Amino acid sequence: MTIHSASYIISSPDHTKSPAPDRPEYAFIGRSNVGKSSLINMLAGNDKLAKTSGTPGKTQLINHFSINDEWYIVDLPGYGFAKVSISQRKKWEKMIEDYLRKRENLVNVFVLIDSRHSPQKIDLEFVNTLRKWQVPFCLVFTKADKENQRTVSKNVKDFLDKMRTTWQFLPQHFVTSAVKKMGRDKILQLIEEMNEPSDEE
Ligand SMILES: Nc1nc2c(ncn2[C@@H]2O[C@H](COP(=O)(O)OP(=O)(O)OP(=O)(O)O)[C@@H](O)[C@H]2O)c(=O)[nH]1
Ligand SMILES: [Mg+2]
Repeated sequence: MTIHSASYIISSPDHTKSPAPDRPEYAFIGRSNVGKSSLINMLAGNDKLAKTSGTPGKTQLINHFSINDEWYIVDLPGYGFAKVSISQRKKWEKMIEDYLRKRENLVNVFVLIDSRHSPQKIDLEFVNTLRKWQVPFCLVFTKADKENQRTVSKNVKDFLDKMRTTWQFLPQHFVTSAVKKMGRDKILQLIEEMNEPSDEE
């Protein structure tokens, strides 16, 4: 897919204040600092679209970006960010849960996992929660440029193996680097396919 245009639309404190659900929407979520905003910028081909930061907790609202005036990308706040009050965290969790369960035009969620680490409990718990809520998702392993390929492959395999112990089918997964633009074509291709389901189905 060619990206002709990418623009910021709005940041909303809850899904009811998000733009009208009149086109396919794809949300990006994962631990704080995993690289959500960087991946979105890489996909959109615009480094200034979503705000990135070395400080975890940068993204705090539901951020909508319009791509090609045809579909939405949504940048969500990270989970597992320790340095906020419990009440603030509860508020975010509720906002994310409501968004994921109620947003009617949400086609697919991309769950980002840091490829530098062995499987983390918080990520495994999150994908199990998505299953419970019946929210469709793919896995995106990020920052693949930061470690050698063997370590990345092992971490990806270990994560999938962990899932395999309780899941019958594994979700599709991608290995990416925002710095090297790795994984871009494959993710955009999947989105293109999901935007236009074939007539035969
Ligand atoms: N080397 C490398 N660094 C990356 C990559 N993706 C993100 N980063 C860096 O990781 C840090 C966090 O990136 P963000 O994109 O802001 O992460 P986020 O998940 O949006 O963070 P929050 O909004 O705070 O939850 C930044 O310093 C990025 O430059 C990548 O693929 N490779
Ligand atoms: Mg962010």
